[in-house]
Amino acid sequence: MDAAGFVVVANRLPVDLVTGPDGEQRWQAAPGGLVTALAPALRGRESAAWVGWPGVPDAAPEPFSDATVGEDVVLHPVPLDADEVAAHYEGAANATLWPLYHDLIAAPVYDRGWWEVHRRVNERFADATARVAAEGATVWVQDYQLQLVPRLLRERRPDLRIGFFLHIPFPPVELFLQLPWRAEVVEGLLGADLVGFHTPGGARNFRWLAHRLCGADVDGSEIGLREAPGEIRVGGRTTRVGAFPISVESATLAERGADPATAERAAALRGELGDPETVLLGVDRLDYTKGIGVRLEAVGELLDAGRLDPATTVLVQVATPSRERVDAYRRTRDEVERTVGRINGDHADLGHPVVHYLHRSLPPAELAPLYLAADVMLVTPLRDGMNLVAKEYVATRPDDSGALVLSEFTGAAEELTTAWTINPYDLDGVADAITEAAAAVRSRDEGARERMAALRAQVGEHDVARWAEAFLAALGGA
Ligand code: ADQ
Repeated sequence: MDAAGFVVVANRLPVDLVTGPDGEQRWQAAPGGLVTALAPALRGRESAAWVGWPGVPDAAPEPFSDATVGEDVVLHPVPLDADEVAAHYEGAANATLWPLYHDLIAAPVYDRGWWEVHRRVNERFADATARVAAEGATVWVQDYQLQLVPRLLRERRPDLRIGFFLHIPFPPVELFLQLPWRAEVVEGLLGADLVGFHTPGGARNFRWLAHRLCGADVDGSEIGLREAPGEIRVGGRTTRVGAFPISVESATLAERGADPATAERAAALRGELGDPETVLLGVDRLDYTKGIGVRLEAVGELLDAGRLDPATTVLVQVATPSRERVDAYRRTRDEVERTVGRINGDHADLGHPVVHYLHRSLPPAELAPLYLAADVMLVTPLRDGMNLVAKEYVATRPDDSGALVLSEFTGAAEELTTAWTINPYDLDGVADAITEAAAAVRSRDEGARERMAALRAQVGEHDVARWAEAFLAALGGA
């Protein structure tokens, strides 16, 4: 097999190994937006590879290819055994780093045993990548599970051009300093030629920490949204740092939204929901960072106070099962389902629930009509790196109707400035925004249409291909 000139390194492969009811194993597209985000960067490459875990313990298949990212991309599985999945993935990644990087919404667990395994797994990824990459190749490492890889890889292969992108927020420095392995993480990232974050704030936090923890020389200029990356110099090397807000496949979503079949299905959906005056919608991975409880509480209070009419209002909440073996996720699911039950118990009529709750993932073709059917999209995370759902809603809508209620603690809020912005910790503010947005859509308010038009222009212009291009161009110039 030829060495690859362009290598993506991610915790997961773009496909998961799944076992069917017949016991037969097959590859299935992995959940999440990473494939969509990276597909444009992989397309048309002469020799590309993707290094990642196949999603199940103990699987060690040979390199292969799959239509999900194109047959030209060689997929290199990195095997993890069940203990490593528990300590590295469920532990260090999702019970230590994830809550630490999301403002301690859940308490991070600092477990030395997990971290040792986490380090070993990062080394395995670096080894696998070092074997696959051609001389002078470009390597793009993804996300918080693999922050140690850039440095480990540089030690093994100083000839490579290494980029790193963090898909989740990079936390305020006061919080980051809790991490017992804080210097190791910052040094790990500094092994890259370019480190990208969604927002300038994340980049700023990182530069401050590089100075404080590694004695790096950082240039003093502030970095604005999409401005030229700043530089960090330490140990005779330079790492560039910048903000690269990710996005969605705007044109594809717009096409789907404009398809008459989508509109027909959306109308049918509204019918099935009982032809309510107002449809509110939430679509998320079931994660405590997403603030699903916030919007349920707000809608519950509005119904209690008679400010929303249960006869004419419906909330659809679709929640993808996620990380169900991690304690905090089980508790979040219990809380969400209790609140849904309480609201329907108090306000629903027989055969007419106020909250329609689906605990499952929907294919894109079913999400599009839901986005069209929704008068008001509720995106209320307590903290979120970007939030692609907000952008998908905006990109899919075929006209300037509809409204987006958006938490100011998402990366998306920095770009989608004409949304109904809310502080998810201020329940009164969330409730007010929901009623105002719903009323504005009902009355076809001109101001609301202008707000949506501005959102659509923003997302239409800044799509995901542009994100990948901007990052790779900056990496090429590094
Ligand atoms: P996530 O936390 O997974 O991503 P998000 O950005 O909203 O969050 O992306 C979720 C994706 O999954 C979207 O494409 C959405 O359509 C899809 N999805 C969610 N619920 C679904 C459902 N019930 N059925 C079908 N599809 C569903 C992480 C970070 C984010 C960052 C992205 C990309 O946490 O902040 O925006 O990476 O960098």
